[in-house]
Amino acid sequence: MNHWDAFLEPYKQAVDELKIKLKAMRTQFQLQHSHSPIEFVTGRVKPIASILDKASEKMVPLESLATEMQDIAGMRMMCQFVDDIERVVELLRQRKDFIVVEEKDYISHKKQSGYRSYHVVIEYPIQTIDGEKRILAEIQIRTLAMNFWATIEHSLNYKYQGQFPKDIQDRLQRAAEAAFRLDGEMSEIREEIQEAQAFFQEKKEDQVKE
Ligand code: 0O2
Repeated sequence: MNHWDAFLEPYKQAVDELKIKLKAMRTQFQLQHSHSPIEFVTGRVKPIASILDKASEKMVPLESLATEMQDIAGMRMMCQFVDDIERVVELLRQRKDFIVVEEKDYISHKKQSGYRSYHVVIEYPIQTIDGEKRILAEIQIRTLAMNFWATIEHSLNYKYQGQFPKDIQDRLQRAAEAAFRLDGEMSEIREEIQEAQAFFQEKKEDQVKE
């Protein structure tokens, strides 16, 4: 096992465990027949190349990665509506299996890029053969529209290495505002949407019973 495998193993374990736990929250809402504020959950361990790039960009010594880089283990929770985000954050704050150590509200205070998302940094204990190990993980909570924008911007960022041509930059800013307006519109008709979703869910369940 090389050094990186050994270093990343606890993060892999944390991501695997957190995926199960956060996805279970969605299932629990579904079983209660109530609107799930969680649409879907993803998780990943940051690739080594990205860790090295970020460490050099932020001048983080490699010995300090575990304490200075909070998103080596990264989770994303996608929500249908903006109001769902606060509900999910509150559920995370109440959990007994990790501690929330930091919150970053890039929804009320969007980044200059146009990025919107709510970040919760947690200290998560994993059990190993050498005892408990506490690692940092970042949970990004965002709407589907915010996620769409961030995913596209991230790919373009990779292509242009952050040096966007002016027209692309302008379009990304406009797209970020369009996503923001879309979230606003969807919130306005939230009740209507949820009624329709509950109706279709019931219909699906009836079909399974038949
Ligand atoms: P990847 O590939 O997703 O892992 P800061 O110094 O506060 O600006 P810091 O300390 O890295 O940045 O923390 P922050 O702000 O919580 O951002 C960490 C992650 O948030 C990023 O990880 C992205 O996933 C996401 N993010 C932040 N800003 C943007 C943005 O402008 N556009 C997009 N698409 N995502 C963003 P990485 O390591 O950058 O990337």
